[in-house]
This record gives sequence, structure tokens and C-alpha cells, in this order.
Amino acid sequence: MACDDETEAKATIAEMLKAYPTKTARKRAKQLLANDPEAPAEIGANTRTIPGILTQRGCTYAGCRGVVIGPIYDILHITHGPIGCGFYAWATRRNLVRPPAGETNYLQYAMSTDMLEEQIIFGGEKKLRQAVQEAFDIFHPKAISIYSTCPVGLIGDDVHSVAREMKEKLGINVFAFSCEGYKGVSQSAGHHIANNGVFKHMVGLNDTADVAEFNINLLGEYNIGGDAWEIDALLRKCGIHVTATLSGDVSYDQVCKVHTVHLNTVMCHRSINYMAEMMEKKYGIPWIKVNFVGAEATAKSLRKIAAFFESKKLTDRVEEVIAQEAATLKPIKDAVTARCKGKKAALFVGGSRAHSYQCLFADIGMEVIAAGYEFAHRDDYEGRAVLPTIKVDADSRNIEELTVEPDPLRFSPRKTPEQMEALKAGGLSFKEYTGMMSDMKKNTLVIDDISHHEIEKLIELRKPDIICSGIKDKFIIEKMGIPCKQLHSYDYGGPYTGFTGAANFYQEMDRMLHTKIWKYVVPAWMNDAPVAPTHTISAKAAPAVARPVRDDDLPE
Ligand code: CFM
Repeated sequence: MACDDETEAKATIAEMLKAYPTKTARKRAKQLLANDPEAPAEIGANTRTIPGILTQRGCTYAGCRGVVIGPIYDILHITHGPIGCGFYAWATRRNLVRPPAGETNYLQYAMSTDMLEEQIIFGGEKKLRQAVQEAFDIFHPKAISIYSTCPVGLIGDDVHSVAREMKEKLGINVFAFSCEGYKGVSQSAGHHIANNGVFKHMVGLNDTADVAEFNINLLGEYNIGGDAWEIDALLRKCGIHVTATLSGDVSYDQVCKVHTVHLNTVMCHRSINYMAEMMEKKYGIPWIKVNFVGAEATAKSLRKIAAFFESKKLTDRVEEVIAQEAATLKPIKDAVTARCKGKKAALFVGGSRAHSYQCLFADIGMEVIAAGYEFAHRDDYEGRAVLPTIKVDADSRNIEELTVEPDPLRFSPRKTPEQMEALKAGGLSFKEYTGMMSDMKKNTLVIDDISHHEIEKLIELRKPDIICSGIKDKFIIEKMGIPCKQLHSYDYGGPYTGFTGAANFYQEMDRMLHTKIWKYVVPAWMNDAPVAPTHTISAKAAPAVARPVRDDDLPE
């Protein structure tokens, strides 16, 4: 049966749901769909994970401290909470930095108030105050940022008052985030909280713009594996200046002047669309969605930026760079395409890359049979057009929506309404993201917040040649004989953005798909004697498809 067949897609979904209790199956059914690119169906997204399904998701603290603000290298980040939360935020995300000589970099440190039982019972504000003072005395940073973890919210420490008090006392910028892990259904809530905090406490503090003819910010790019460096180098070649990348390899001072640029470009819509919107309302900076993952996508994004500036000089330069880069890439792309064309990939990651990385697979003729996000919202799947129809539930109501007004002095639209209309008429879309589903083929599988069980079923029924995922399922997938590429950390690889990054990724896929090692992988459960003392099962009797032995495999 062809893999784009509707019956097969629905049968796969039914098979995935079969193992669940009725109520769980009913809830999960809203999050598993056979895709229709012409009319993306409503997907259940950004809702609570069903306990026990083994989610890939992270917590709100991870989204705030770990994802959006953590990469700002010269802010001193202090986790207010038990030591485990601080420890697990220590250098675990590969957001690389290369500060200019003489600049400070605190990213190698993990600072925590090391909250103990005593603070849980009697309150932790005193210890937080001491920690901020101690950190200041040792490091003298430009800014200190405080992050609340779950117990802080439960006992009610007022971290914001401590921040205000210490800001006044020390004379540096000190601000706090109520980003307790439980605050939202995933790390996505942490992104929103972080966006609000960056906007309130940093954006707008320095009005001196960089001197550049084409001056932009790159929002939602975190320099994992050096991705932001790759994009920056490419933009520089074209003559486009980046004031700040939020928040890959970026300094506090750069963030303070992000409101001075001509244009905001948004890479990861999920984590930072709030900031793009707020900057447009307050300062008049328009934003466009870009994607520098994939050669075709990169070329398209460069052309979009050039179109905004309406400069022949820039357009010509961009075309020249695209032609040069594409020519260098072509032999690699052709060689890899010849070897990988038609191979099947599945992607389950985050709130952005499950979509953007499909462009790289398309470049080399690979087929994406299934994809899903961990924590994205409906607009990331179905497109921003659905925003007004998304129901605000109790969980999203938990997160503050800032009321933003045009700045009385600094609001300055970068283009006149007539210019904007002309640009739109010419095909440039602003404030728009069409979502993942419209770019996926009909009847491919779309699965939100996938569980381990569903991944196992996908492998069993649809036999993808490679899965892109994260650390929580990588080794389960590989023990089943399927190569797994981590798309969060890149498994020590990368960069994968721009043209050079695309070449890296194509070659990595080629290596992973063609190494012979996968043939030798025999899952442990296919050979090992069962643990159950009263039953035996031989390798011969084991199921043909590799999966853990279940109760109903065993004799009565
Ligand atoms: Fe955006 Fe990201 Fe992602 Fe993300 Fe993340 Fe990430 Fe990600 Mo891991 S900001 S949504 S919260 S592109 S850390 S750099 S890889 S899950 S797909």
C-alpha cells in the first residue's frame, strides 16, 4: 500500500491508540492526524500531557531560563531553587558563544541558591538576597537574572521584590522570572514568560543604533552547534547587519538596543513570536518569518529580506551570494541525493525544527512520513490564521499577556502604510507563518507530543529509515536498529543552517543512513532471557518486530 494512502495513515493511528485506556485514547486522538495540506485540520496542541504516556516535553523553567534567556552570555543567571534544577541547566544546551576579547562570559557557570528544607519551610528570600549579593561581589556583572523553580512558587517567595531591592542596592539591572516548572503545560509557557521579561527589563534601554544600511535582528535563533554564526556570516556576505540574535551568542548590551533595527526576522516562531509582535506595536518594527534551515529555504529567506529593503544593490548582492553558495553546494547535494532519495524520515522535536528541518530533507529528495512538535501551539501546525480561534484555557491564562502601546517618543514605523501595501502586493508577507501542516504531504502523519509507545508503533508499522528526535528517545530508537539524529543538540554536530550547514546535514544523513552498524543491532529483548521467574520465552517465539515483551506475549 502506498505510504500516502489515507487508509494506511488512519490504520497506523488506530494501532497507536489501541493500547490506551478509553479515556486516554480519546484525548490522544485529538493529537494524531492524517494530514491535509489544503485544509489543515484542527489539532489538539498545547494541552496538558496525559500522565504516564512518557512525553518528550520539558518544564516552564527550562523554556525560560534554558531556552530564551540562558544563552545571553554576560548576564549572571541564578536559579532560585533546589540544586538539581540549577545543575540540569548547566551547559546542557549547545548554545555556543564567542564573546569579543575582553567581554565576560558566564555561561560555563551554573549558579543556584541551593534551596534546602529550611528555606522550603521558612522561606527562601533571605538566601536569594545573599546569593545575589555574593554573586555581585565575586563577578560584578552588568545584570543578574533570577529564575524561580517549582518550590519557589509553592512557598510564595516574592522574587520580584528581592530583584527590585537588589537592583537599587547594587546599581545594576536585576530582574526575576516567575517561571516555575509547573506554570504551564510545557517549556512553551517559559518562552512567553521570558519574552515578557526581556521586553520589560532589557529592550529599549539603549537607543543608539548600530550604523548599518540594512540593519536587522534575528529572533528565535539560539546558536545551537554554531547555527547563528553560519547565518551571520552569510548575511554579512550579503551586506546585511545583525544587531542582535535572540538569543544565540548575544550580549546584554546587544539585547538592550534591539528596538533600533529596521526589520525583525523570526526563525523560531514558537519561542519568540511574542517579542516580534510587542516590538512592532511599541516601536513600529515590522517582522517577517524566515528559515535558514535548508538550501532552498535559505535562498528564499535572503530574498525576502532583500525585498523588504527595496534596494537594487542588496538584491543583486543577495542573488550573487545565492548563486555562489548554491554552486559550491550542488555537487554535494547531488551526490547525497543520489544515495538518499526516497528514504523515509520522521521528525519529532520541539516547536519549530520538526517543520524547518523538513526543508533539508526535501533538498535531498527524502520523504517525511511523519512529524510532530513536542509543545507547539495550533498556529505552529495550522498557521497563524487560526490564532483568533484558539481557545484560551486555564493553563494559558496563567501566563501574563503584556499590554503594549506605541512608545510616545520612539514609535516609528519603518515603512509608510503605502510602502507596506506595495511590498505585500509584491508577495512579501509580514506577521505570517503558515505552519507545518501546509508544507507536509497529504496523509502524512502529524503527531503532537508523541509518546514512546507511539514511536515504537511508528517504527513497527511504517519503518522510517531515520528519526530525528531528542535524548529522551534516541537510544530506544537506536536499540530498535533505526538511526536517530538529535535535533536539539545535534549530537555534537552542526552547524546545519545556511548553505554550508546544509552540506553538513546532507553528509550527516548520508553517513547515518548508510553505515552498516544498524544491521548488527539486535535489541536486548530479542535475545535475553525474560526476567519473569515463572515464564520463559525463546528468541524464536519473540515477536517478529522488535519491541519490549508485554504480558500478552507470555504464555498463560
Ligand atoms: Fe525554537 Fe529552539 Fe525549537 Fe525551542 Fe527547544 Fe531548541 Fe527545539 Mo530543543 S527555541 S522551539 S524550546 S528552535 S531547545 S533551539 S531544539 S526543543 S525545536
